[in-house]
Amino acid sequence: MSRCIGCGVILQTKNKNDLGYIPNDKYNKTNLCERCFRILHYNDLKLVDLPKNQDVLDTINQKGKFAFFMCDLLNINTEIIESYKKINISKCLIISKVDFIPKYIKKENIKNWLKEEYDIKEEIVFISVIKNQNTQIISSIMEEKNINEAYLVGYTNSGKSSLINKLNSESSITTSLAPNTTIDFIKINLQNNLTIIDSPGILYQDTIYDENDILFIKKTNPKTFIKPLTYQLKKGASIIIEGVLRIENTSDKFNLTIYMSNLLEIKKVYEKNNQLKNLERVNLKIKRNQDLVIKGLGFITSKSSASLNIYLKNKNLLEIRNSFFER
Ligand SMILES: Nc1nc2c(ncn2[C@@H]2O[C@H](COP(=O)(O)OP(=O)(O)OP(=O)(O)O)[C@@H](O)[C@H]2O)c(=O)[nH]1
Ligand SMILES: [Mg+2]
Repeated sequence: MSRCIGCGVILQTKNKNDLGYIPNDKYNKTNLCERCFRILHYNDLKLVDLPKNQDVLDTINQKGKFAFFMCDLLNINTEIIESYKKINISKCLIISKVDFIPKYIKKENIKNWLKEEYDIKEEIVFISVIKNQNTQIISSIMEEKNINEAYLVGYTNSGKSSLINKLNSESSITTSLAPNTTIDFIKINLQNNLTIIDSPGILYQDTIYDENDILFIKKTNPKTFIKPLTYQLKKGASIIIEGVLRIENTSDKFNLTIYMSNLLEIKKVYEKNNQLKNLERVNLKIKRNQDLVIKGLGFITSKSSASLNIYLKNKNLLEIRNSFFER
């Protein structure tokens, strides 16, 4: 029984439409399933069913001694932190993709904010695979704690497999901008007899986009630094983000800064424009120095207090928190 080196799935030659398919004539030549081959060579991203979130967490809780939980900087929210808290073995929180924000924002402040806002008690570390910042931290923590095997777990697209490939140049786990890339657990040896186990990504309960809309999903995942965008909305004015979210100001004036992928289309519209007003409407008040989090997209920092009407497909995608920046 061999497994795909790209996604961990058991390889099979019988059914083209099932997971792990590899054509008969390739079986003895490569350990890469057809889906991974197509992602690598054609950037052809195909969504598949993954193990259920709870099954991934259960496996880690039952078999693991230590877990690194990865969460990307743009996507820190209650749902993710709740999943983190379901891990009941020793663990550490890794905040990935720190290349998204300007260098002058102090990691120490973000760490303190995470501890207070989300009651994180364990060690918190920051990394960027793309900028090769702090990527060796996994091995350092394992050596310091005398652990020889650890799981790397987290939401889909947080960058788990990219980090493992960086740590072992012979590792060729498939990575991609689409969700669900890694399908099963994959053991990779690092230096000094350390083993790290990649995990299938945990999926959001709800997403603001259609789950099959790969183009949209790609747009939410920037490859580079995010340029924050600041707007001032007069009473009645709205911003519309990528045709899925409308934020309408119903107070005198609202100053906001958006921290989301710059690939998303953002436009300002006025009362006469009814776009998205047929969606669910949520009325909420936001104070100066609070953030409005839109799960899966990023967040908006409020520079003034305001009363807002927010139109979107599901109100569970929203949350308000104390600002990431104001400490
Ligand atoms: N900007 C930035 N992008 C990154 C970084 N690390 C990974 N990425 C990108 O994030 C996307 C997802 O990376 P993966 O390594 O496939 O993520 P994953 O957590 O293994 O995803 P699943 O296997 O679906 O759970 C890829 O397009 C990576 O290039 C980083 O440090 N900074
Ligand atoms: Mg992966």
